[in-house]
Amino acid sequence: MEVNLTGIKPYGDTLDDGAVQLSFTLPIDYSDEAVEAARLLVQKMGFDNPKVVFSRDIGRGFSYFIVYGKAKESIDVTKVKVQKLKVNVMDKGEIEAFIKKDFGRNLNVVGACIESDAHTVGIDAIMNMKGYNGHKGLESYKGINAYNLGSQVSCEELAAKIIELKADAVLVSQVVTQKDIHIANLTKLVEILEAEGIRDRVLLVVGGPRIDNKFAQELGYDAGFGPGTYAEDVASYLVQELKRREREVIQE
Ligand code: B12
Repeated sequence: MEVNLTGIKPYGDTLDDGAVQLSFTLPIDYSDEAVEAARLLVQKMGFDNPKVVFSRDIGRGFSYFIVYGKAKESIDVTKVKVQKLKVNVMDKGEIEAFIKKDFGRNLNVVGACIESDAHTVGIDAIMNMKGYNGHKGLESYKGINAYNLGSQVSCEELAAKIIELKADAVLVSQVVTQKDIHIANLTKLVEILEAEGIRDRVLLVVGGPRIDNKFAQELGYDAGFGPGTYAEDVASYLVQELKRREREVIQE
Protein backbone atom coordinates (compact mmCIF):
# COMPACT_ATOMS: atom_id res chain seq x y z
CA MET A 1 0.00 0.00 0.00
CA GLU A 2 1.62 3.24 -1.09
CA VAL A 3 0.37 6.33 0.71
CA ASN A 4 0.56 9.65 -1.14
CA LEU A 5 1.66 12.04 1.62
CA THR A 6 0.84 15.11 -0.47
CA GLY A 7 -2.84 14.16 -0.57
CA ILE A 8 -3.95 11.91 2.24
CA LYS A 9 -7.60 11.22 2.95
CA PRO A 10 -9.34 9.46 5.87
CA TYR A 11 -9.09 5.67 5.67
CA GLY A 12 -12.07 3.34 6.15
CA ASP A 13 -12.19 0.10 4.16
CA THR A 14 -9.78 0.98 1.37
CA LEU A 15 -7.05 3.54 0.81
CA ASP A 16 -8.35 7.00 -0.12
CA ASP A 17 -12.03 6.10 0.36
CA GLY A 18 -12.34 9.17 2.64
CA ALA A 19 -14.57 7.34 5.15
CA VAL A 20 -15.33 9.30 8.34
CA GLN A 21 -17.63 8.84 11.32
CA LEU A 22 -19.36 11.83 12.86
CA SER A 23 -21.33 11.83 16.09
CA PHE A 24 -23.54 14.67 17.24
CA THR A 25 -26.68 15.70 19.07
CA LEU A 26 -29.53 17.72 17.59
CA PRO A 27 -31.72 19.83 19.88
CA ILE A 28 -34.99 18.30 18.59
CA ASP A 29 -37.27 15.41 19.60
CA TYR A 30 -36.32 12.04 18.13
CA SER A 31 -38.35 11.18 14.97
CA ASP A 32 -37.93 9.91 11.41
CA GLU A 33 -37.64 13.55 10.35
CA ALA A 34 -34.86 14.10 12.89
CA VAL A 35 -32.91 11.15 11.45
CA GLU A 36 -33.33 12.46 7.91
CA ALA A 37 -32.35 15.96 9.06
CA ALA A 38 -29.12 14.53 10.50
CA ARG A 39 -28.33 12.81 7.20
CA LEU A 40 -29.02 15.96 5.16
CA LEU A 41 -26.94 18.05 7.54
CA VAL A 42 -23.91 15.83 7.00
CA GLN A 43 -24.47 16.06 3.25
CA LYS A 44 -24.57 19.87 3.54
CA MET A 45 -21.28 19.70 5.46
CA GLY A 46 -19.77 18.40 2.21
CA PHE A 47 -19.58 14.66 2.89
CA ASP A 48 -20.60 12.27 0.11
CA ASN A 49 -23.01 9.37 0.61
CA PRO A 50 -24.01 10.06 4.26
CA LYS A 51 -25.61 7.17 6.16
CA VAL A 52 -27.13 7.37 9.64
CA VAL A 53 -25.83 4.17 11.23
CA PHE A 54 -27.01 4.81 14.78
CA SER A 55 -29.61 7.13 16.26
CA ARG A 56 -31.31 7.42 19.61
CA ASP A 57 -33.79 9.45 21.61
CA ILE A 58 -31.71 10.96 24.44
CA GLY A 59 -34.49 12.75 26.29
CA ARG A 60 -37.16 15.31 25.59
CA GLY A 61 -35.95 17.79 22.96
CA PHE A 62 -32.72 15.93 22.10
CA SER A 63 -31.65 13.20 19.66
CA TYR A 64 -28.25 11.63 19.08
CA PHE A 65 -26.72 10.37 15.81
CA ILE A 66 -23.72 8.57 14.39
CA VAL A 67 -23.36 9.18 10.67
CA TYR A 68 -20.87 7.74 8.18
CA GLY A 69 -19.81 9.85 5.21
CA LYS A 70 -17.03 10.20 2.65
CA ALA A 71 -14.73 13.20 2.77
CA LYS A 72 -13.93 14.82 -0.57
CA GLU A 73 -10.96 16.79 0.70
CA SER A 74 -7.40 15.63 1.15
CA ILE A 75 -4.38 17.18 2.86
CA ASP A 76 -0.69 17.57 1.98
CA VAL A 77 0.99 16.29 5.17
CA THR A 78 4.43 17.32 3.93
CA LYS A 79 3.36 20.98 4.29
CA VAL A 80 1.89 20.66 7.80
CA LYS A 81 3.85 22.59 10.44
CA VAL A 82 3.37 22.28 14.23
CA GLN A 83 4.99 24.60 16.76
CA LYS A 84 6.47 22.03 19.15
CA LEU A 85 8.27 22.52 22.40
CA LYS A 86 11.94 21.67 21.97
CA VAL A 87 12.81 19.60 25.00
CA ASN A 88 14.97 16.59 25.64
CA VAL A 89 12.70 14.42 27.79
CA MET A 90 14.67 12.80 30.62
CA ASP A 91 13.54 10.20 33.12
CA LYS A 92 12.96 10.95 36.82
CA GLY A 93 16.48 9.88 37.87
CA GLU A 94 18.11 12.02 35.17
CA ILE A 95 16.02 15.04 36.14
CA GLU A 96 16.93 14.64 39.82
CA ALA A 97 20.62 14.35 38.91
CA PHE A 98 20.32 17.42 36.65
CA ILE A 99 18.86 19.49 39.51
CA LYS A 100 21.53 18.33 41.96
CA LYS A 101 24.40 19.05 39.58
CA ASP A 102 23.17 22.17 37.79
CA PHE A 103 21.23 24.02 40.50
CA GLY A 104 22.54 22.72 43.81
CA ARG A 105 19.25 23.74 45.44
CA ASN A 106 15.63 22.68 45.42
CA LEU A 107 13.31 24.20 42.80
CA ASN A 108 9.97 25.59 43.98
CA VAL A 109 7.07 24.63 41.73
CA VAL A 110 3.55 25.90 42.45
CA GLY A 111 0.54 24.44 40.65
CA ALA A 112 -3.20 25.03 40.53
CA CYS A 113 -6.30 24.66 38.45
CA ILE A 114 -7.47 28.27 38.40
CA GLU A 115 -10.64 30.31 38.84
CA SER A 116 -13.96 28.51 38.18
CA ASP A 117 -12.38 25.27 36.97
CA ALA A 118 -12.94 22.43 39.48
CA HIS A 119 -11.08 19.65 37.63
CA THR A 120 -8.24 18.40 39.82
CA VAL A 121 -7.27 15.15 38.09
CA GLY A 122 -5.00 16.77 35.48
CA ILE A 123 -2.91 18.86 37.87
CA ASP A 124 -2.82 15.96 40.36
CA ALA A 125 -1.52 13.67 37.60
CA ILE A 126 1.43 15.99 37.12
CA MET A 127 2.10 17.05 40.71
CA ASN A 128 0.91 14.45 43.21
CA MET A 129 3.21 11.77 44.61
CA LYS A 130 1.28 8.98 42.90
CA GLY A 131 1.36 10.61 39.47
CA TYR A 132 -0.42 9.12 36.49
CA ASN A 133 -0.31 5.89 34.55
CA GLY A 134 2.75 4.63 36.41
CA HIS A 135 4.63 7.93 36.06
CA LYS A 136 5.30 9.46 39.48
CA GLY A 137 4.35 13.09 40.03
CA LEU A 138 6.58 16.05 40.93
CA GLU A 139 6.00 15.62 44.69
CA SER A 140 8.09 12.47 44.47
CA TYR A 141 11.07 14.20 42.82
CA LYS A 142 14.18 14.86 44.90
CA GLY A 143 15.13 18.48 44.29
CA ILE A 144 11.58 19.72 43.63
CA ASN A 145 9.38 21.32 46.26
CA ALA A 146 5.96 20.78 44.71
CA TYR A 147 3.05 22.85 46.03
CA ASN A 148 -0.25 21.69 44.56
CA LEU A 149 -2.89 24.24 45.55
CA GLY A 150 -5.76 22.20 44.04
CA SER A 151 -8.64 23.54 41.98
CA GLN A 152 -10.77 26.71 41.91
CA VAL A 153 -7.79 28.76 43.03
CA SER A 154 -8.25 32.43 42.20
CA CYS A 155 -5.53 34.15 40.17
CA GLU A 156 -4.98 36.56 43.08
CA GLU A 157 -4.44 33.67 45.50
CA LEU A 158 -2.04 31.96 43.11
CA ALA A 159 -0.07 35.18 42.58
CA ALA A 160 0.25 35.62 46.36
CA LYS A 161 1.56 32.04 46.71
CA ILE A 162 4.06 32.56 43.89
CA ILE A 163 5.48 35.53 45.78
CA GLU A 164 5.36 33.84 49.22
CA LEU A 165 7.07 30.65 48.02
CA LYS A 166 9.51 32.42 45.67
CA ALA A 167 8.37 30.04 42.95
CA ASP A 168 10.72 29.14 40.13
CA ALA A 169 7.89 27.76 38.04
CA VAL A 170 4.09 27.88 37.97
CA LEU A 171 1.94 25.07 36.60
CA VAL A 172 -1.58 26.07 35.66
CA SER A 173 -4.28 23.62 34.64
CA GLN A 174 -7.37 24.47 32.58
CA VAL A 175 -9.85 21.80 31.57
CA VAL A 176 -13.16 23.55 30.94
CA THR A 177 -13.18 25.53 27.68
CA GLN A 178 -16.91 26.27 27.45
CA LYS A 179 -17.49 29.78 26.08
CA ASP A 180 -13.68 30.23 26.04
CA ILE A 181 -13.60 30.56 29.82
CA HIS A 182 -10.04 29.16 29.82
CA ILE A 183 -8.86 32.07 27.70
CA ALA A 184 -10.36 34.60 30.13
CA ASN A 185 -8.87 32.78 33.15
CA LEU A 186 -5.42 32.32 31.64
CA THR A 187 -5.24 35.91 30.40
CA LYS A 188 -6.31 37.19 33.82
CA LEU A 189 -3.43 35.36 35.49
CA VAL A 190 -0.86 36.81 33.08
CA GLU A 191 -2.25 40.31 33.66
CA ILE A 192 -2.06 39.92 37.46
CA LEU A 193 1.51 38.59 37.32
CA GLU A 194 2.49 41.51 35.08
CA ALA A 195 0.81 44.01 37.42
CA GLU A 196 2.70 42.46 40.37
CA GLY A 197 5.93 42.75 38.38
CA ILE A 198 6.67 39.03 38.70
CA ARG A 199 5.77 37.67 35.26
CA ASP A 200 9.41 37.56 34.08
CA ARG A 201 10.65 36.00 37.31
CA VAL A 202 8.76 32.73 36.89
CA LEU A 203 8.44 30.07 34.26
CA LEU A 204 4.75 30.03 33.44
CA VAL A 205 3.34 26.77 32.09
CA VAL A 206 -0.21 25.74 31.28
CA GLY A 207 -1.65 22.32 30.58
CA GLY A 208 -4.99 20.71 29.82
CA PRO A 209 -6.82 18.54 27.31
CA ARG A 210 -7.30 21.40 24.87
CA ILE A 211 -3.98 23.14 25.36
CA ASP A 212 -1.01 23.06 22.99
CA ASN A 213 2.28 24.91 22.98
CA LYS A 214 1.33 27.41 20.25
CA PHE A 215 -1.90 28.37 21.98
CA ALA A 216 -0.13 28.73 25.35
CA GLN A 217 2.50 31.05 23.90
CA GLU A 218 -0.15 33.15 22.17
CA LEU A 219 -1.69 33.75 25.61
CA GLY A 220 1.62 34.86 27.11
CA TYR A 221 2.72 31.56 28.68
CA ASP A 222 6.19 30.10 28.29
CA ALA A 223 4.94 26.65 27.32
CA GLY A 224 1.83 24.53 26.96
CA PHE A 225 1.23 20.79 27.44
CA GLY A 226 -1.71 18.75 26.19
CA PRO A 227 -3.29 15.33 26.69
CA GLY A 228 -1.02 12.45 27.68
CA THR A 229 1.54 14.63 29.47
CA TYR A 230 3.56 13.02 32.27
CA ALA A 231 5.46 14.71 35.10
CA GLU A 232 8.81 13.98 33.45
CA ASP A 233 7.77 15.83 30.26
CA VAL A 234 7.10 19.04 32.12
CA ALA A 235 9.95 18.56 34.65
CA SER A 236 12.44 18.08 31.80
CA TYR A 237 11.25 21.34 30.26
CA LEU A 238 11.38 23.19 33.59
CA VAL A 239 14.94 22.24 34.49
CA GLN A 240 16.33 22.80 30.98
CA GLU A 241 14.58 26.14 30.48
CA LEU A 242 15.40 27.42 33.99
CA LYS A 243 19.05 26.52 33.39
CA ARG A 244 19.06 28.21 29.97
CA ARG A 245 17.68 31.38 31.54
CA GLU A 246 20.21 31.26 34.37
CA ARG A 247 23.05 31.02 31.81
CA GLU A 248 21.56 33.94 29.86
CA VAL A 249 21.61 36.13 32.99
CA ILE A 250 25.24 35.18 33.76
CA GLN A 251 26.30 36.06 30.19
CA GLU A 252 24.61 39.52 30.28
C1 B12 B 1 -13.93 13.87 36.07
C2 B12 B 1 -14.66 14.99 35.35
C3 B12 B 1 -15.36 15.91 36.14
C4 B12 B 1 -15.36 15.86 37.66
C5 B12 B 1 -14.05 16.49 38.16
C6 B12 B 1 -13.56 15.86 39.43
C7 B12 B 1 -12.19 16.31 39.76
N1 B12 B 1 -11.91 16.30 41.04
O1 B12 B 1 -11.38 16.65 38.89
C8 B12 B 1 -16.63 16.70 38.00
C9 B12 B 1 -17.83 15.79 38.10
C10 B12 B 1 -16.55 17.55 39.26
C11 B12 B 1 -16.77 17.53 36.72
C12 B12 B 1 -17.48 18.70 36.68
C13 B12 B 1 -17.72 19.42 35.52
N2 B12 B 1 -17.32 19.07 34.28
CO1 B12 B 1 -16.16 17.66 33.93
N3 B12 B 1 -15.25 16.06 33.30
C14 B12 B 1 -14.65 15.10 33.93
C15 B12 B 1 -14.11 14.09 32.91
C16 B12 B 1 -15.08 12.89 32.89
C17 B12 B 1 -12.69 13.58 33.15
C18 B12 B 1 -11.62 14.65 33.34
C19 B12 B 1 -10.38 13.98 33.84
O2 B12 B 1 -10.25 13.77 35.03
N4 B12 B 1 -9.48 13.56 32.93
C20 B12 B 1 -8.25 12.82 33.27
C21 B12 B 1 -7.04 13.76 33.34
C22 B12 B 1 -5.80 12.94 33.76
O3 B12 B 1 -6.85 14.28 32.05
P1 B12 B 1 -6.57 15.83 31.79
O4 B12 B 1 -7.34 16.69 32.67
O5 B12 B 1 -6.67 16.05 30.32
O6 B12 B 1 -5.02 15.99 32.22
C23 B12 B 1 -3.93 15.56 31.44
C24 B12 B 1 -3.45 16.58 30.41
O7 B12 B 1 -4.45 17.40 29.89
C25 B12 B 1 -2.36 17.32 31.12
N5 B12 B 1 -2.66 18.42 32.02
C26 B12 B 1 -3.78 18.81 32.62
N6 B12 B 1 -3.56 19.88 33.39
C27 B12 B 1 -2.25 20.16 33.30
C28 B12 B 1 -1.47 21.18 33.86
C29 B12 B 1 -0.11 21.24 33.55
C30 B12 B 1 0.72 22.33 34.13
C31 B12 B 1 0.48 20.29 32.68
C32 B12 B 1 1.91 20.36 32.36
C33 B12 B 1 -0.29 19.29 32.11
C34 B12 B 1 -1.65 19.24 32.43
O8 B12 B 1 -1.75 16.30 31.87
C35 B12 B 1 -2.75 15.42 32.39
C36 B12 B 1 -2.15 14.04 32.43
O9 B12 B 1 -1.72 13.63 31.15
C37 B12 B 1 -14.15 14.91 31.58
C38 B12 B 1 -14.44 14.12 30.31
C39 B12 B 1 -13.25 13.36 29.84
N7 B12 B 1 -13.43 12.10 29.59
O10 B12 B 1 -12.15 13.93 29.72
C40 B12 B 1 -15.27 15.91 31.87
C41 B12 B 1 -15.22 17.28 31.23
C42 B12 B 1 -13.82 17.82 31.31
N8 B12 B 1 -16.10 18.07 32.08
C43 B12 B 1 -16.81 18.93 31.42
C44 B12 B 1 -17.77 19.80 31.98
C45 B12 B 1 -18.56 20.64 31.01
C46 B12 B 1 -17.97 19.87 33.36
C47 B12 B 1 -18.97 20.77 34.07
C48 B12 B 1 -19.06 22.21 33.56
C49 B12 B 1 -20.34 20.05 34.00
C50 B12 B 1 -21.49 20.86 34.56
N9 B12 B 1 -22.30 21.41 33.67
O11 B12 B 1 -21.58 20.99 35.74
C51 B12 B 1 -18.48 20.70 35.52
C52 B12 B 1 -17.50 21.84 35.77
C53 B12 B 1 -17.27 22.11 37.15
C54 B12 B 1 -16.26 23.22 37.27
N10 B12 B 1 -16.62 24.27 37.98
O12 B12 B 1 -15.18 23.12 36.73
C55 B12 B 1 -16.51 18.88 29.94
C56 B12 B 1 -15.66 20.05 29.48
C57 B12 B 1 -16.11 20.51 28.12
C58 B12 B 1 -15.35 21.72 27.71
N11 B12 B 1 -14.72 21.65 26.58
O13 B12 B 1 -15.34 22.72 28.36
C59 B12 B 1 -15.87 17.47 29.80
C60 B12 B 1 -14.86 17.35 28.64
C61 B12 B 1 -17.04 16.48 29.61
C62 B12 B 1 -17.80 16.70 28.31
N12 B12 B 1 -17.51 15.97 27.26
O14 B12 B 1 -18.64 17.53 28.23
N13 B12 B 1 -16.11 16.96 35.69
